[in-house]
Amino acid sequence: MVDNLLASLGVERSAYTMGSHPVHTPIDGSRIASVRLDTPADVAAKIAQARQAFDAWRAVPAPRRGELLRVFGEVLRRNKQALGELVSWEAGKITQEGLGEVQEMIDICDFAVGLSRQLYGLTIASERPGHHMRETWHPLGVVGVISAFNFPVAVWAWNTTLALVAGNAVIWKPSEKTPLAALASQALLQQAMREHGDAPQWLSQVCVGDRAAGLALVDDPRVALVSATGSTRMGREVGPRVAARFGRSILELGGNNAMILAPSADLDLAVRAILFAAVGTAGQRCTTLRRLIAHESVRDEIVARLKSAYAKVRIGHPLQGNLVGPLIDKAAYKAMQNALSQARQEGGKVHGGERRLSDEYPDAYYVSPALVEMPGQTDVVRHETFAPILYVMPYSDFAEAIRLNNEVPQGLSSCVFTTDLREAELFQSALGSDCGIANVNIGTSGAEIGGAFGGEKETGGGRESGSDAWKAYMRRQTNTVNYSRELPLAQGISFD
Ligand code: UN1
Repeated sequence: MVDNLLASLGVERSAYTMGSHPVHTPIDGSRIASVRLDTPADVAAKIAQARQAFDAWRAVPAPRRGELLRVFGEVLRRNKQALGELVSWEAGKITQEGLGEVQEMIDICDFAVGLSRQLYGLTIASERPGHHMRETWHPLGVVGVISAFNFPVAVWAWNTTLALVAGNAVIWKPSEKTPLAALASQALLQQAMREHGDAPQWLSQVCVGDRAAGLALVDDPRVALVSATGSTRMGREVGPRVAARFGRSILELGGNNAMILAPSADLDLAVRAILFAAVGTAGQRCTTLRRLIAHESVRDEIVARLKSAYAKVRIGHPLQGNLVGPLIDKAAYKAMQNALSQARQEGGKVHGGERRLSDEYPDAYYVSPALVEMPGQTDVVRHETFAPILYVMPYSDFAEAIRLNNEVPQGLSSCVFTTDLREAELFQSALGSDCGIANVNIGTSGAEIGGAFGGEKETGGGRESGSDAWKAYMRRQTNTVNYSRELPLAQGISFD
């Protein structure tokens, strides 16, 4: 099955049969491939090749670079079904979410094509006669992309499409849990490169490797920018190491996303939004809804409605029409059970959360999503557990709800469900949510590519994807030109 998909996506057979590193599907735990791991020396060699590709690519006009992403978008459209299915096999996402992830890649390709004609700089009024000033944007060099298992292809595409339009070369280190989707995406991009004709060899490369290979990318001064998505623990290591060599980084780390449910909220809408945000992708999005801060007047009703909605959620094989697939692995299951027992110790009342389908799939980890009524924002609630656990906490006044929203170390996504204009505006004001994303009457997950994506505090502060996130992949140059016959100095200085 997976072999057929990989072959149809253009991945060479030896790339997934010859290596020493086993790849397992979370669907039933079976081994689906073996891939080769790159050593730090392999990574260094790839960086040298990427540097050569950069030298050629930066000379190609940006709109022509954009053409590569137009072609890539077409290739992705033709292969959407197969790549989406591969994502399901490797990451355990349900059919709709696997396809949705590829759609996100297609959308960012379209965005990148438009952007290729809009890498605008400013013109600035000079204080000196006969002078003009302007700002130009130049490519950075080699960009390293480190991605996580849960968005095994889209996050790479956000980074790579912008990096390529900006004139950079890219090296991608995917999660060791999802190397196949990376090899397939790379094969599709190579197909687009051949069709395009002007893309140098080595413009985009994949390094499948362990921590040492990742650090080889992080520590190499030839890698101008490292864009890393993953845990806060990973970011704590990557950020300082890149900074120590004065490299740049974009960090997109843990989230602990909340919804404030106000008394005036449309509860029908809220139940649907909570369900998608809390149990979708089996709770394994960085934008997953993890905290529900419900006004005391609606708390009991929402808990009752969620309990009955949770009971109806179909859990099982992600490619067979279910809504919730498996957790990525046993470690994820254990972390979930540990969090639930800690929640009980801290006064929580747990509904659901137990293992499912273990007879059918003894080596896979399916769970019922858990709903946990908490007396307040205890330790476990302040911690991100990458599993479908939704903590529900009461509030009595709106200022308290905002305080609870902000009183966690992470700052990725947040939302309020209210029909009160004043609450909605306050939530999105400087006095409101401290997160990178703050929505009204929309859940915390499923952000569109057109906006800048990322968050504050332990989420790392980076922004990827839409808006002007492209600027992080370029260097800014200030240019002053003297077209007069004098040499006036700035600040009125005379130096005769
Ligand atoms: C992630 O989980 O790392 O907003 C990214 C969302 C998706 C991206 C999530 N567009 O849920």
